[in-house]
Amino acid sequence: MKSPAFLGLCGALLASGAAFGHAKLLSTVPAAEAHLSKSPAALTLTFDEKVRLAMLQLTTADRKIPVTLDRGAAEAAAVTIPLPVLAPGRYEVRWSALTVDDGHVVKGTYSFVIL
Ligand SMILES: [Cu+2]
Repeated sequence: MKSPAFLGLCGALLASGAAFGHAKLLSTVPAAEAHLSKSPAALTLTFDEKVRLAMLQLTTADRKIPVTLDRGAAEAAAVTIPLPVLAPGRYEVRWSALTVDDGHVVKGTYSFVIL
């Protein structure tokens, strides 16, 4: 688990007043609040610069859906996570990513619905 070290680094850089160059999430597939007629094969998160995805949690009705992060994946602006077949319902995606450029961690949450 490298995340605590990364978080510590981010805090230190913030405290020292380092420039804010961290990545921003530009778009996702499925899009936030999308209503889908079938289970998507994968999730894709696209950022404005290279990141390393640190965490991705998929939940529905407070139940965790197991997903696999490729810890050895190359740093990239777009990250794709394959999904198991999902039943109809509302899903929440909770993610965090390390910005390669400045070492800062960014995070967010969005939802989509499978009809
Ligand atoms: Cu930053």
